[in-house]
Amino acid sequence: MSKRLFTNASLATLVETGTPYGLIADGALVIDGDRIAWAGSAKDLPADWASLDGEDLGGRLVTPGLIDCHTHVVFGGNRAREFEMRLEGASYEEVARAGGGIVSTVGATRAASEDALLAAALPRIDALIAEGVTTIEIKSGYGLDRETELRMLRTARRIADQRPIRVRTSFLGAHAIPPEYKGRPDAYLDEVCLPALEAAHAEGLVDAVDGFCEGIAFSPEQIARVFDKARELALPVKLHAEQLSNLGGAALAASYGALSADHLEFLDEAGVKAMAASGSVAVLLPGAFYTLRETQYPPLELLRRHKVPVALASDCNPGSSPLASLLITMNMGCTLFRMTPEEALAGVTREAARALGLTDQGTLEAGKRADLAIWNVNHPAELSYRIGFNSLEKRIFGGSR
Ligand code: DI6
Ligand code: FE
Repeated sequence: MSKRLFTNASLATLVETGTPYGLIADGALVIDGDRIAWAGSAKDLPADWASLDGEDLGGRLVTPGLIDCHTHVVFGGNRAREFEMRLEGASYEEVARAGGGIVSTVGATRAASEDALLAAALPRIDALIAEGVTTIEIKSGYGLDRETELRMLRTARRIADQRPIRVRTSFLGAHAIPPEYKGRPDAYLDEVCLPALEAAHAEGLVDAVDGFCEGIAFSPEQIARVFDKARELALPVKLHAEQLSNLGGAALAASYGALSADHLEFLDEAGVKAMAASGSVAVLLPGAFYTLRETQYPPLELLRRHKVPVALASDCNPGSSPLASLLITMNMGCTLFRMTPEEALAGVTREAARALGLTDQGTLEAGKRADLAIWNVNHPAELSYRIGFNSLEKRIFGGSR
């Protein structure tokens, strides 16, 4: 099948060559089937490719397709009322304790059929696709009963049949304690969460196991029980950690070789060192920081100093981050967290791929998947700089379109 040559391109390869963005100004790129066959400086294009009829990109920027490595895009209902409550002065924790928060979305999600969940999720997926997203992670965690957790994951898998996007699923049964198990978190784990994880895994619905380690959710000891089950099933783990307080969740996740620990506003240096040692990615979620008007910043300087890879994601969810834009996420990563535009772009490509354990995505180099975003910009910093402006010219998924 199809070999394609792109010429007159500016390539933000994100390959760690020492050049910012791995940028190649007068670049060319060759696709063979669904893989990148060659990417480099036009003058070095091998003769056997040079004979192809090239598509002239007019100097446009090419990046790897964007990857949103932490989302909750499958859910029922919305939480606009809670948004109003918070504006009237209630905190996120107060809303949660008053039966709002995650638990209110659980009610709406349990009530929704698989078709209804899919129909509600697709517009959010389309918004991400319109910005060049080619891979998305989707979590369960708004069912908190076996049937609904599985329904959420089946819905997530169906998204990949309905749209040109790759989906990685995470089982997040340990997201919140459902009302029927109030005050009995261990019973919830024994009777619902762990059996549901086994059932979902048996159905091929689980790519990774996630949890929410927090005062309003599960303790480190309880998360360890979930991670032990994940280990038994040979599934990788990740964790919502240190979002509202420091319980040592990131270090716990690191001790299980976690793919990532996410949020991390309250992470301390011991946690950073543990993540560095395990190679876990720090996934920062500025949409939640912004929505909750958090004032505690994730320790970016420490993460840099200890060389922990940093990814950025939307955390798209109905409560703490009703955000379906990775471009705005990148802008927030820079403006709120003081990331550089280069870190922001790496955070939604190379490091997001790493956070999902995907070794064949996230950079422009031979052998990687031909998932590309082509932008009407001259320099990659423009992607993070603008707010609410989409410069995408064209998206290529698996070598086509
Ligand atoms: N942390 C988050 O930011 C989301 N889940 C979590 O554990 C929020 C989920 C929600 O508010 O619905
Ligand atoms: Fe989340």
